[in-house]
Amino acid sequence: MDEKTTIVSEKQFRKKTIISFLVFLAFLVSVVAGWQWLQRQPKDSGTPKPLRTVLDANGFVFLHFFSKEKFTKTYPKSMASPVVRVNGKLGLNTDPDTANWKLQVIRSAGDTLFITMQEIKSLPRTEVIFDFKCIEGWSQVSHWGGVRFSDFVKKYGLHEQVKLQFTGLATPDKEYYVGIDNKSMMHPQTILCYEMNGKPLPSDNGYPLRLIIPVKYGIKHLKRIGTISFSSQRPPDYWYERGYDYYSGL
Ligand SMILES: Nc1nc2c(c(=O)[nH]1)N[C@H]1C(S)=C(S)[C@@H](COP(=O)(O)O)O[C@H]1N2
Ligand SMILES: [Mo]
Repeated sequence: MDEKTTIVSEKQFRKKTIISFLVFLAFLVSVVAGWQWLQRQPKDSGTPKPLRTVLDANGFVFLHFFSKEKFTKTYPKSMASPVVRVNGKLGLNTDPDTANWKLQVIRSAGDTLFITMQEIKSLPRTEVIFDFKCIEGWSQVSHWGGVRFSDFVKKYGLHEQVKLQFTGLATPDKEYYVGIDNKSMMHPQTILCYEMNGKPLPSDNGYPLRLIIPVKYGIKHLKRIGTISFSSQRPPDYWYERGYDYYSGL
């Protein structure tokens, strides 16, 4: 018999077994009670308030440490998927009136800029190939082209507007809408996108113009932008209202 072996009497053994079982039972009871308590809490934007508090606190910390020098990993063109998944068709039901389509940029109440695709395409063009991630659990390397939002801001003199903390984007029919912190909007990889795989965006991927914002999950990449507005308060956000994280950063 080696020296480390200890002999336990049957009585001790039974006692230990009972104690372990009681500890396990107490753990189970506390998990169930905790879960039930959570369900009884008032809701805040689709999720129990304590969970919302944790989500918001996480978002606050991540925003504080956000750096526009920190780039999302990019890939060579050859790795971009030729077939891009279509996910989420809210706000895409009506075909946009292509000939008369104009992006609306609400500088302030009653002061809206109307910008054509031709004007947008005349701005410096850039590309990003990155791993597009959806909160549903899938991801896909994809290739997008357009103009940096920060270049767009420069061109249209929206510096004062982006000093407010948030940008709100909505589809022309207002069915889908997102709110995004301006640190993320002004990140160099954030683009107003009009091309996918070097060709104009297909309708279901957001023709004629969508947001591509690699520092965020897919839910924030609004397809078919109708209006852009600015605010010091969180603009309404479709999935936030249904319980998801407002920040949704990566
Ligand atoms: N207008 C609009 N934009 C949207 C959505 C939507 O339902 N409607 N879904 C979002 C979600 S959840 C994801 S994952 C991406 C998917 O982009 P894709 O269809 O180009 O792959 O679009 C986002 N933008
Ligand atoms: Mo998504």
